[in-house]
Order: sequence, then C-alpha cells, then structure tokens
Amino acid sequence: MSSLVPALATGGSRRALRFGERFLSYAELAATAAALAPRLTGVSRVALWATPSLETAVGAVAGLLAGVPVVPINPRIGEKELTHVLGDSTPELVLAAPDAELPGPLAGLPRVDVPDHPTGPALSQGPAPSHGPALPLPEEPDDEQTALVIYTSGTTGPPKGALISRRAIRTTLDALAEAWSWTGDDVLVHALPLFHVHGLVLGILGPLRRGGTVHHLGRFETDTVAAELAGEGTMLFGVPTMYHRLAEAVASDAELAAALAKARLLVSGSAALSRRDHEALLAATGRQVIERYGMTETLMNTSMVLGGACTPGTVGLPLPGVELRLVEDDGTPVPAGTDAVGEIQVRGANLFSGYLNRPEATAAAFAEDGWFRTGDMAVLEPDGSVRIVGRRSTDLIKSGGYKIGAGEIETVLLDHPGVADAAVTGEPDEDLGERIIAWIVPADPAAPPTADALTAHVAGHLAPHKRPREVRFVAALPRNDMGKIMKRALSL
Ligand code: MCA
Ligand code: AMP
Repeated sequence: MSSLVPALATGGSRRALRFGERFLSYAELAATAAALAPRLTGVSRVALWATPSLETAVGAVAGLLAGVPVVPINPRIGEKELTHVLGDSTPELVLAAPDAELPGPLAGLPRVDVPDHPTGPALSQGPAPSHGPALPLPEEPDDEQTALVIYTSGTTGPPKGALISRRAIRTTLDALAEAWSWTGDDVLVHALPLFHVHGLVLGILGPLRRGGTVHHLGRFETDTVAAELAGEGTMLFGVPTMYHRLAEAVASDAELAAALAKARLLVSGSAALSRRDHEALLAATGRQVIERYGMTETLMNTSMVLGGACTPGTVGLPLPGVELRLVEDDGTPVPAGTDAVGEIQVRGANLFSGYLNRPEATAAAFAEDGWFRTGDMAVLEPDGSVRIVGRRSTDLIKSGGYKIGAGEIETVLLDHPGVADAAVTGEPDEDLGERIIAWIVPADPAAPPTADALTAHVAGHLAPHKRPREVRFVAALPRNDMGKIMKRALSL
C-alpha cells in the first residue's frame, strides 16, 4: 500500500483522473499503475515523456509504487537540452503513451508503453472492480527515497536535476491541504504542463493524495476553464499568465465571471500575479485569488490562507512546518519587524535532497544549518506575510511561470554561426510577467541572421518557452573592466 496516495487502496470507484473524455477511478488507477510498476522495479531511474495526458499521470504513480525516481521530460524539449538531461540522469527506460513519437535520443532507450486502463488478468474478463486494486499494491518505499528528478534552470550552466523525495511531496501537499482546507471532495481544474512541480506535484499528486479528482484540460483556454468550473470543478491552479488572460476575458464574459465566482479556490503561483489582475478578478467575481510561493527545490514555502491572512501584494505566510527568514547580503538575518529587504531562506521537510551529480551546487545552495538560499528578495509585513520584491540575479527570467536561465540561451545563441556575441535579459511583460530579449552582435553586420531564425534556433535546441520574444541587434555589448556584460545597462 502506498501511503503517499492512500486512496489507491481505498478510493474504489471514486474518480481520480480525467483527461478529456478519458478517466480512471481510484481502483482503475491502482490496477493500471500496479500492473506497470513491476516493469520498473530495480531500475535506477526512468524517464517519463510528460505530455499533458492520462498516461503521464499513470506513469508517475507507477514510478511512485515501484520506488523508482521518475524524470519527467518536457515533450517540446529541444535536442541540446534533451541530450543534457539524458546524459545527466541516465534513465534506463522511458515511459510514454503508446502513440507518442519520441525524439532520437529518447527513442534509443528501452521503451515501456503506459496503458490508460487496467489490463491485468483480473480485469480482462469484465469491468473494473469498484472497490480495491486488482493487484496487491507494492510495499511502500522509504520516505527519503527520491520520487522525482525535476530539471530546473539556474544562473549558470545547464539545468540541474532537483532530487525530490516522497517526504518532501507528502509534507508540502499536507501543508497546502491545511492552508486551503483541501479535501477529497475537491475537483481540481488543471491546464498546466506536467513536467514541473506546479503541474505534476501540486496538480496531479495533490488531488490524488487527498483522494479527490483532477480534470486536466490538455491546454489552457479561458472558455474550457469556465465550462469546468461551471460544472464539477471546485478549484483552479494556474500561473499568473493564465490568471491575466482570465482577468482580461472576465470583464466581457458573464459566464466566465459566474464560473470563477462559483469556484471554492483559485490559486496562482510560479510567479507574481500583478495587483491589477488580482483586483480585476476580485471586482468581476468577488473571489480573492490565493497566491502561494514555491520553488522546484523547496516545493511550497508560503501561501495566503483561505479565509485568513490575504494581504494583497504578498504571497502569504510560511506554511505549517516551513521556517522562513530574510538575510542581508553579508548573511546577517534581517530582524523581525523591520521593513528591510533580505534574501528569503527556508528550512523544513519540504526541501529537496540536493542536485543530481552536483555536490558543489548543492552545497552552494545552502547557508549554515540547512537554510536554503532561494535567491528571492523580500520584505516581511507586520503580520508576517512575505512580500517578494525581486530576485538576486538578473540572469534568471520568469516567463509564463517558467524559470529560464539567461546563460543557457546565450550559450545556444553563441552556437549560431551568424552570432558574434549575445546577451539575454528579461523585460516586464503584461501577459508573460517577463519576456525574453536577445541582444545580438551579428558576426556579419551587413548580413545579420533574421530574428525568426534565432528564435527557431533556441526553440529547437532548448524548448519553445525559452525562445526570445524579441531580438535586438547591437554593435557591441556593454562590458565592465572584468569583461562581464553589464545587463542592467542593456535594458536602460
Ligand atoms: C511559437 N511556438 C513555437 C515557436 N513560436 N514553437 C516552436 N518554435 C517557435 N519559434 C508555439 C509554442 O510552442 C506554442 O504551441 C504556441 O506557439 C504558443 O506558445 P507560447 O506563446 O510560448 O505560450 P502560450 O501557449 O501562450 O503559453 C502560455 C502558458 C504557458 C499556457 C501560460 O507559458 C504555460 O503553460 N506556463 C506554465 C509554466 C509552469 O507550469 N511553470 C511551473 C514551473 P502550442 O500552441 O501548440 O502549445 S515553476 C514551479 O513548478 C514552482 C515550484 C512553482 O512555484 O510553481
Ligand atoms: P522554479 O525554479 O521554476 O521552481 O521557480 C521558482 C521561483 O518562482 C521562485 O524562486 C520565485 O522567484 C518564483 N515564484 C514562485 N511563486 C511565486 C509567487 N507567488 N510570487 C512571486 N514569485 C514566485
């Protein structure tokens, strides 16, 4: 029995997952995942082709049951990034939906097709049982066992694999349940990608841990969100870009306004939701969007509390079990009750276990006594709410809720034969939060590469969400005496 998802053993015919027209009850999910799990047992790590599909959710649950770390892969990943992720995580197998076409480097791995319904002998002669799993569920692995390896961008180098334990997942999901009164009666409306913490841990494992239901929409569209929330949906998780689009649409769409007003919980995270969008949604629906703040390495740190502290412009209070402090540049903790800015540092059972193959990076991520350095700058409000005011590094960009390292994009741009020098910055963007700008010194100023060619180059090598939204050609990049590009001067 897996106590991470107790309803696999007890949920019976209650619906667990719905993706479009396809769905699985808890008993069916248990039977499907338990039949798959033995094919993974003993494997060091398994890649999961993380399309927004039922198979991705089943594959993740099977990995949990087998006690095998799962490495979710963005199905739009480019060649260079995929080669890096596979080289670093060395999965022995790839899990994918039967109809998925895998790119070259993944197609070379042994493949296990993920079924979307129970296929075991106990079920072949009749309908799925309404109670209990068809196969006995495997013994639950140790709490410290790595459940997921999630790749996340940093200020330097290629993305690092964050090792996320079952303990961290359980801790964060239970803390959120407390803050949001999240129960098995909730039906989550979900349109996020499934290869990051937000979509996979909160959006899939969250409802499953509660014994509730997920309706995944495949892709985000305001009218499908409205239809789901007007129906069975009780809560919505989204990134600020999604809430921005809802805020724009809601003014002239009474059905959308009514659907959002009916929701028990609207939660935004992964980046800051603008005060303007908060206010527009509150005015049109009467609902206060609940903001929570987290990070791949820490899972969730703070949240506004449903029916409690919802100080606008803040990300709420530290979650139960999370210790949070602000620290000045020299490492001195900022005294409570002052309005000084400091870096957010956190400690607790929600934290990751380190970066795969990167002991130095892991050590550098922590201050003394187990405090994790988030790189986010904040002030503490008198009521203890955390107000994020910026980020320590200009080399990290948050666009559409995705964290993107400027350095990764610069390296790929410099590989292009038409580029002599390159810098990447983020600029404020109403829809995306920040948009990626590429500053390019062309190799031949008389015949620079086109912006489209450079954009496609980045999208193809890394991922489409890392592509520059604008390319600006310059004669030279401003550098300091050390030769370092002065990014703040570029954006002036
Ligand atoms: C456009 N496209 C291209 C190109 N141009 N593809 C290849 N090459 C090009 N040159 C395609 C895109 O792939 C996409 O295809 C379509 O055009 C539009 O893409 P885009 O404009 O980039 O985005 P969007 O569709 O408007 O997406 C906005 C979005 C998305 C839905 C909000 O950004 C999103 O899903 N964000 C979620 C990020 C997230 O989950 N972050 C969590 C990590 P097509 O239309 O076919 O799709 S943070 C986290 O986990 C922490 C713990 C936390 O706190 O949550
Ligand atoms: P990621 O590395 O993709 O997990 O992104 C983590 C980062 O997202 C954090 O370090 C913050 O900078 C940002 N973030 C997440 N939630 C919020 C929020 N509610 N408000 C502001 N920033 C956020």
